[in-house]
Amino acid sequence: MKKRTFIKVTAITAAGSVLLPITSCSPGDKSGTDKKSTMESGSVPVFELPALAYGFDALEPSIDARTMKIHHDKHHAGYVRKLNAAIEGKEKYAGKTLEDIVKNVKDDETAVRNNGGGHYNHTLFWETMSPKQTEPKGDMLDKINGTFGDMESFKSQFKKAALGQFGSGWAWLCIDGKDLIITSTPNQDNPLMTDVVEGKPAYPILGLDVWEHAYYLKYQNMRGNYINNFFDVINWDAVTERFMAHMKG
Ligand code: MN3
Repeated sequence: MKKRTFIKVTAITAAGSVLLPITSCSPGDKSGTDKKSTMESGSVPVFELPALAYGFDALEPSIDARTMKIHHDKHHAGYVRKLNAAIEGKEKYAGKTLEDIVKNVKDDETAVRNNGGGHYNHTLFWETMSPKQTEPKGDMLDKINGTFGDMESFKSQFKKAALGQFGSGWAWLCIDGKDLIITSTPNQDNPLMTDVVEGKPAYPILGLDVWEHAYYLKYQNMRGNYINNFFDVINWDAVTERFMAHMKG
């Protein structure tokens, strides 16, 4: 079971990397996009904080500028820095992408689990939000309707998962085999973490950060309002891109 799942997930690594462009670069590779040379050189990757594709205030009023700035420049930057420190000089990470590292992390590799998850999850989070109004269409919409009934039911199930995550963590829309599932994980865990996720791993296409640092300045204890307003800034084009790439793989 685990082997089959591993092979399945491996097959989409290339597609996943395209959607997470700033995940791996060797020390001499300033572009951060030349995966092949990183792989060939076999050096341990040095990850960089990806720039946002929009301004800190672009997601207002759903998410305020101050929260975005602290979240990206301090929290996410911290995960990147600590991930680099945790893997530095360790041959087992040579030539690995962020997705490889997250997928293969063991449950007792605390620093790589927390900070590798933190880097992956936040990169996905920024990429799957947009100030532009988008809606799921085509195969993505059909899949949501076929799985959850309609968009409102999807939202209510996703909200339930996000509200139900006790303490810090993430709510996810994932692909499990060919099916869509909603799940949540604690801390910076991620549905890709084969050795960590109970049952089996899944491929995340949308994630919502429900750590208090993601919403407390604006929403205080009202996580439900934060979740409701998150639905207005989902980048369904990016979610659909991840969905299509994975289903093809
Ligand atoms: Mn966060």
